[in-house]
Amino acid sequence: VTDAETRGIELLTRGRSGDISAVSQLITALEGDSAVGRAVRPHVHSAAGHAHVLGVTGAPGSGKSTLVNAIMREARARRRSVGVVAVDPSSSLTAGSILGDRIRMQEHTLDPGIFVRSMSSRGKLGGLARATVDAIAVLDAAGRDLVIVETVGAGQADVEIVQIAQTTLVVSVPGLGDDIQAIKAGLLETADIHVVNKADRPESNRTVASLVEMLGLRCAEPHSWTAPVLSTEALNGGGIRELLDAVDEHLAWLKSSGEFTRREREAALARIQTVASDLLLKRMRETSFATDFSAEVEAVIARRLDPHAAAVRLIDHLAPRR
Ligand SMILES: Nc1nc2c(ncn2[C@@H]2O[C@H](COP(=O)(O)OP(=O)(O)OP(=O)(O)O)[C@@H](O)[C@H]2O)c(=O)[nH]1
Ligand SMILES: [Mg+2]
Repeated sequence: VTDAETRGIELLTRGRSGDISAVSQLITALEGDSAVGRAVRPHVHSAAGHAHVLGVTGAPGSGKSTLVNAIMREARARRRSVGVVAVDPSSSLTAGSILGDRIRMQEHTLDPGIFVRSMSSRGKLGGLARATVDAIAVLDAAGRDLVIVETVGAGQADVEIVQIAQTTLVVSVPGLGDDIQAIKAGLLETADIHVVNKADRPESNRTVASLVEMLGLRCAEPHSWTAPVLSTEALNGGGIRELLDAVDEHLAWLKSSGEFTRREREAALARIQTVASDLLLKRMRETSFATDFSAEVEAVIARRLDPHAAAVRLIDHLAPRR
């Protein structure tokens, strides 16, 4: 056992007993792929697997953070510990609105049953999903009952988060027929629960009705889950109790239907593939083309070898076939 591993295990033990600073340090260690992070990874994995991971996604400004805040409050009232990973929108939003998120969520920080981590997608292209998955795993391993992940409903990260979350909420707002279309159709279909937030606004009922109609067009298979369409007023907590009830019902359905195990298997496979392609990419970047591949480069220039064949050689070099 190395020093790094000892340190990692110590952080994990402290995190599991509710030490928020230890949880934070663990996430940083994994995010930075430090010696401690690498050594503790298998321990985090074996301690995790008990949390209910809830994804919250939807159009920018639909009230996701406010909703997460309200869900946190309700979950705490039900004596559940909560961890939140808020993935900051990558563009089109001012630093002010991101700061707003942090301040709103920080309302709970005096409560050790709450842990909020903001992730910035800035400058982490491609690595965002990995960092997010690591943070979720740490919160799960630290014994959080509910782990909530907020992402903006656009882009690759969301698609990956949907795979990781056991229950996905897709948030929309009233009067936005166009907005519903703006949310990627694929994302709309992955919703386990639809939330029409800002129900205090006019046209809320119409939006709920049109969503129900739209979803009804797909034929529901027997024994399958029919995603409910719920309306909430996140600002004042309206509809949040019913929402958390639906979240619980969805988990119960996942477990009773066998879907839980099926998704777990699918997620494990996707995770292995993602990490493998990250590792391959990393090895490729570390390859010194000038020295290791000068012959191939020259051959391509001299048109004795085509780039495709050279690429196959590169891949065989990075990950030799057995
Ligand atoms: N009227 C009304 N406004 C709300 C409600 N919930 C949230 N808001 C407001 O909507 C705005 C956006 O809320 P956020 O929670 O920051 O939305 P978001 O989806 O997290 O936004 P991004 O993370 O920037 O994409 C804020 O001004 C909230 O106060 C609601 O139920 N009713
Ligand atoms: Mg937000």
